[in-house]
Amino acid sequence: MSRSAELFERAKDVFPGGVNSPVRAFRAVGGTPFFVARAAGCRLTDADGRTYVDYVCSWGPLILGHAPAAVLDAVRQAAERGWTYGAPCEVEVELGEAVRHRMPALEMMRFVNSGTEATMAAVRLARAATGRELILKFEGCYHGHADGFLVRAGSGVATLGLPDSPGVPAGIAGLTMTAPFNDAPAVEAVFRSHGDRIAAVIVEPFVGNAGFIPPVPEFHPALRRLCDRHGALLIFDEVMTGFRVAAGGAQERLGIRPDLTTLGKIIGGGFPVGAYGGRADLMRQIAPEGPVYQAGTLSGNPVAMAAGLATLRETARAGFYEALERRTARLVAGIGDAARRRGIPVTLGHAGSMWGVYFTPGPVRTYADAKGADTALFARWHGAALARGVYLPPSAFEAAFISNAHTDADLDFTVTQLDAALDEARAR
Ligand code: KE4
Repeated sequence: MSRSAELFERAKDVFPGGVNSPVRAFRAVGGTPFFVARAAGCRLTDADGRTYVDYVCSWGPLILGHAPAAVLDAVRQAAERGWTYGAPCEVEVELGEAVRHRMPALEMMRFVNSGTEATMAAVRLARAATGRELILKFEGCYHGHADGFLVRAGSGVATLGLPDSPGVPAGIAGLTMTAPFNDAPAVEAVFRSHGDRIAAVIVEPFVGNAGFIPPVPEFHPALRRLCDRHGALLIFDEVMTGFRVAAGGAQERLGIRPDLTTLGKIIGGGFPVGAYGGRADLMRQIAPEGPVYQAGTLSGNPVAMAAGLATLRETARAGFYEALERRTARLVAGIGDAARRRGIPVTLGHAGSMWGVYFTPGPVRTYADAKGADTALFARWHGAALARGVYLPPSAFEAAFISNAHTDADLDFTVTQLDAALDEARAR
């Protein structure tokens, strides 16, 4: 039995499914998850000494790859000054100012410890600020595991949500409506039926939790227009896209100014950090300045702040995003060529260094389109790729990433291995 398999048996005795987050259990692709012993640059090394070129990048935070020197130095220096104060410190302010410099729509913000906390707080603020209760989200978009987000679409577009997990009260799920992503007419219909009760629309500007689904050009302008017309707030959930799809995130790439934005992942550089922020008139309603309560023991943690600040500074270098997008385009094109040479229907997409592959003719504009892809072929491809030293996200419904630690040689190696893995996947 491999060391990873041994560890997995022990882990299953102490954690549900043997993991601390469900997707890591490989249930969507089959097989046993490897246990990581160490990581550096673009590679992971498992407990049995096998190495993999990593395209999960810890689900988004690691835009600089694993253990980059600049972040490691910043973390070491911060830790030597003590690693949690429960009191304000300078590096919090420095990171807040750095975030705002890149995303001016965050006139004010609050640091928390995860994306889930950020979206929970942003929705609470939107409800307080508008005096309304309903939230509109989109099918296939994930905003963390707070009760109000674990809902599935009701029968019709304008119906209220149904619980999508045991333990979520119908009364809470019923305050969330869902509509298809990229479907502006459907959103218009929801606003026609409930417009004066909608506190906020929350959206992943580029969907990364259903694979990779980019917005059609008219979608986000329509959301902005409908929110303005009906007095609802627009929340861009940029936990994944923030500082990933552009230097200023999706809001810069799309030219949309949301009322509130949620962040996570990259702003912590791999340490637990989330944030929510936006219009100052809204954020000033947050305690202690205002009445809307939100708090956190480790919020603004000095080591995590130092990691996030070092990460943002590295990504601010000239040409960083352009080079990363060029390399992502090259990788995606190589995968597309491999599939098309075999006559395998494929739909590929990327924005910045976030990318995705669906085995379907496409186009993929909605979650329903994505669900039509050949997930069994993806699962076989994933296993064959892993055996060849390439680690893709263990689900067809997750976006993949590259980091600036992925060199052209790593990408060439990857395309060669993924090409061979397609033969094996198709044959089985
Ligand atoms: P966290 O609570 O996991 O830090 O963030 C929740 C969240 C909020 N919004 C968006 C757009 C997100 O992508 C996420 C978390 N992303 C998943 C990846 N699909 C985290 C991976 C996992 O759950 O293990």
